[in-house]
Amino acid sequence: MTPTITVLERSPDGGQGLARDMPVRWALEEAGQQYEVRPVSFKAMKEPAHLARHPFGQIPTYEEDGLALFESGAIVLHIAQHSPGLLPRDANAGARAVTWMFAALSTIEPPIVEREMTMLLERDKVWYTERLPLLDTRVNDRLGQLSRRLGDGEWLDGEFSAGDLMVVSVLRRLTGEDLLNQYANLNAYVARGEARPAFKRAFEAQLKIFNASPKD
Ligand code: GTB
Repeated sequence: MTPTITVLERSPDGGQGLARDMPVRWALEEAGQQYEVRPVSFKAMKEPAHLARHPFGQIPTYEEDGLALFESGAIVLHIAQHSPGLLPRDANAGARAVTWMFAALSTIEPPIVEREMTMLLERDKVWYTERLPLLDTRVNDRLGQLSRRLGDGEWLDGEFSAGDLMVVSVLRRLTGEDLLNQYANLNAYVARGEARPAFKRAFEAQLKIFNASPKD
């Protein structure tokens, strides 16, 4: 059965492919898997039909053959476990790829999101100018550690894997920012991810939905 995923009807990123359906689309494209897309508005996400799919009223979700999943990481892992090319066959290498997926979502992304949210929602607060450098430092520390680990490698641990897919997806949130630009190897790593044909197909598909959605 062809899986159906939910995506934002109109992502606030203006079509940059930064919403969390993007890693799911990318994984499906890497897997060569056909999929259907159900765009949902922010309002519809909080209505019972969608809450039945996602307890927190968010995207993405994934439905297939009586299986309903939410959380982008869990969905990408499910896709990776059921198709070749996203998890190495060797059990230990596969476990390391899953480790990078967790690292992307629970170690690399949190300081990036905290900084983003502060810049978006706390600019008018008295503590803003003092807080921002602290948040920059936290992101910078993490990027420095990641940059050292990647070194001059093409991917983080041998062949491209779902771990790279999630790490690249997270780093894309910093595209064009000095914080990322100072690490030439990380910038090149993101560019390698974005150059993959599967990424390009996923990106074009999300952009098509964005362009077709009603403007506010
Ligand atoms: N942990 C969940 C996952 O990984 O699946 C988080 C899902 C999530 O935050 N989804 C967002 C959502 O549904 C859409 S991606 N929000 C509605 C809500 O919580 O009420 C949001 C998004 C848009 C744009 C950027 N960006 O520009 O960087 C990043 C994330």
